[in-house]
Amino acid sequence: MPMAIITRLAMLFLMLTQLHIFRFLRPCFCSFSKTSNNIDTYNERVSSNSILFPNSKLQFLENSNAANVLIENFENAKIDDWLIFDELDKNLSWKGPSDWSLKKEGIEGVGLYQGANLWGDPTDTVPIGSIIIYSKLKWSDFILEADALTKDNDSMGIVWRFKDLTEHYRFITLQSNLDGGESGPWRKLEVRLGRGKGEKLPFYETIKTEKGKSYTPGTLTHWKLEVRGNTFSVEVDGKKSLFGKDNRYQEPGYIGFTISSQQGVFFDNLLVTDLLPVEKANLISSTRAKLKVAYRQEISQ
Ligand SMILES: [Ca+2]
Ligand SMILES: [Ca+2]
Repeated sequence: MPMAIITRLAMLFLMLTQLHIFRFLRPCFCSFSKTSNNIDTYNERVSSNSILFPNSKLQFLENSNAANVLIENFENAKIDDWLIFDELDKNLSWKGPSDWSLKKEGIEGVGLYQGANLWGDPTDTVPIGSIIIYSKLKWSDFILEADALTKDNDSMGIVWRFKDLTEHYRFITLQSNLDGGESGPWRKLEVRLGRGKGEKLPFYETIKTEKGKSYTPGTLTHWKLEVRGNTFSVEVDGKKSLFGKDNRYQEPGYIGFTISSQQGVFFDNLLVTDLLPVEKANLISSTRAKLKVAYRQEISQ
């Protein structure tokens, strides 16, 4: 074999080796704080190819599949990273403000807590109240897992592709009754109806309902929401619950939690895994890149 070819092959081999090394040295952010079983599983998955930054206040990982994973157990969280959207007073029967804070003695160490009983609408037909979103990143397609624990028996859930109060999706589950609407227990996938329609009854259009099931007050419940394109699926405590489709909002948006008349509720052990298919990554790469840069700058401060 001519020497030039051998040299080129050797260089190619060296480049591939370096690329492999670089892949395994790709920086990521996580901490050693107390974690749930789910988070331990993720830490095990990523620990072999991660550089650990134990002093970071949030956990943001890149795993071996090049997906991004946000882990938030709230032990070192800042409430200022979360933005609160209370429904307008005119749409509420029991007025706000909401009472979101970081609090101990909920699920596991510190959790995201809501302590007010605000609810609407005044006819008690559709449960609305308050939404809190994580303000540092937007997601399009993802798997979100979280634990919830409440003393109350009203409504709580997850929001995604959140732009504002009038444009987002939600998974919401109700244990008790509504005077004017469909009484619980139920779980629903819903879409907010946008500017104008989304500002008044019925506020949301229901995509799918699972009747007869919700959650048990005082007992931890685990949610898993998978969002892929226009399909949304929910598992509750490891069992399939809802599956629905909607094309209305396709842009990346914020994720968060929603409550109505849910006083004394904790959310904890939030885990969001990015599921962007490779072919779609370019469509929103600029948005994501900006957000990731902003996020990392904040991390490094
Ligand atoms: Ca916690
Ligand atoms: Ca209540």
